[in-house]
Amino acid sequence: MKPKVYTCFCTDIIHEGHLNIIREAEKLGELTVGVLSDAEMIRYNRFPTKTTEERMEMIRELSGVSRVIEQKQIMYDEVIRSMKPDYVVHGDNWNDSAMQEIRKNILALLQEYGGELVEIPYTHNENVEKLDRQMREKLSMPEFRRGRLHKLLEMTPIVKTLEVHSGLTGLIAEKTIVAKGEAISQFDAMWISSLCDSTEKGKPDIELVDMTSRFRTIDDVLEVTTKPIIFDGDTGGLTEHFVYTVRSLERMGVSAVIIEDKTGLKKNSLFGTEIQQTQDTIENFCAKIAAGKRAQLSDDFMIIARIESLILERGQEDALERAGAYVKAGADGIMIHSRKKEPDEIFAFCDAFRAKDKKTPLVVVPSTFNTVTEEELAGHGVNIVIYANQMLRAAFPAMERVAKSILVNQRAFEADSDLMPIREIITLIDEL
Ligand code: SPV
Ligand code: MG
Repeated sequence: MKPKVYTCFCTDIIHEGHLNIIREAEKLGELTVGVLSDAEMIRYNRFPTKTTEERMEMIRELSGVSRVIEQKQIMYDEVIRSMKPDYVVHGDNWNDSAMQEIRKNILALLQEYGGELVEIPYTHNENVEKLDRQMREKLSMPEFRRGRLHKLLEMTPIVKTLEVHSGLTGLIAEKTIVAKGEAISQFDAMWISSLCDSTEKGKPDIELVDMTSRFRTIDDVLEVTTKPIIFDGDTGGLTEHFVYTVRSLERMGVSAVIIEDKTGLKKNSLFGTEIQQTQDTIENFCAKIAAGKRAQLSDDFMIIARIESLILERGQEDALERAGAYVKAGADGIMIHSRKKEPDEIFAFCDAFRAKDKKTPLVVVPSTFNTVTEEELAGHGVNIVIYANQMLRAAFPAMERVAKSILVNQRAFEADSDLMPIREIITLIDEL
């Protein structure tokens, strides 16, 4: 009997590099190719533009492949334990820490029965590198990017969203990946916060930074990332203006806008009732949502309605009444906000909302009730969690500490251990 050989592909396209792996793997015995499942492709930073079945078909057509299976998990436990391949074949491009974890996982599993890992030198040539880049960057195109949020909502238990306010923070949301035991984790989407976009410019969060400037921030992020964007649209402004904002956002490839049901001079919700804030009437806000939905051209753009009733201490009943009305008016999702330290009122709202509405996506921003876990939120029917301001709040004290250190010491040496080495900063950005 021929030795059993296994390799796993997480790709939408086949290039020379993949064919080389198949050629080498086939020489070792009978080759089974695993195709990584859609859900795991997403977590693994390769958002599929083809379905699992289409990708399996693409591999079946290649000569040298005896069998194609779906690999359900990024880690190889299930597949290696059930198949016990004599050889697992992989390219030698274990680039990041997550890949290193996968390599360790494969080696440990093979060691259990004496299987072998065969590492094939990665094919470096202009064509392969161009195709790899195209596959990645195709995802940054508006048509692909815009619909990703919808797909993620179908595929992942909770869409993890990180605040970004610049190209650099966009890169952090795009590239940060951690391996923890058998799981690999990364952010699914990005949030362009009015609070952070304003603060970054040294301005208050009162709809002072105009849309042209906000769009400039979006553009900076779009330029260097592929993940979907949820835009904080504040109150949406006048309905007559909001319809133009919707068109612009969907043209740029933004996936969703969240608008909040306040009027007049909007101030940040975390002020709560310390300052005068006016909630819109249900009727007016519904009209704004409906106008936005009518203006929208693409099928996949989402208008999410944010309810401020708990922030303004108007109670659960008001929040639930508004949620029902906003969904009826066409809202594609509901964001419920709270500034309590504990998540109880959020859980109560989500449970009551879910009892009536099983499918409209729910969005939560746990800035003050930050002990709540993603699992708990998902357990109460939440679909999107937004970490709305942590990147900016991390940057400010770090920069201020260094500025103070330079003043105190009258030189930069003492601050150096807190700084990213120059060598790393110049290689942080990929060149085309
Ligand atoms: C923002 O990030 O700008 C938000 C969320 O609107 S909050 O600041 O919590 O109101
Ligand atoms: Mg805001």
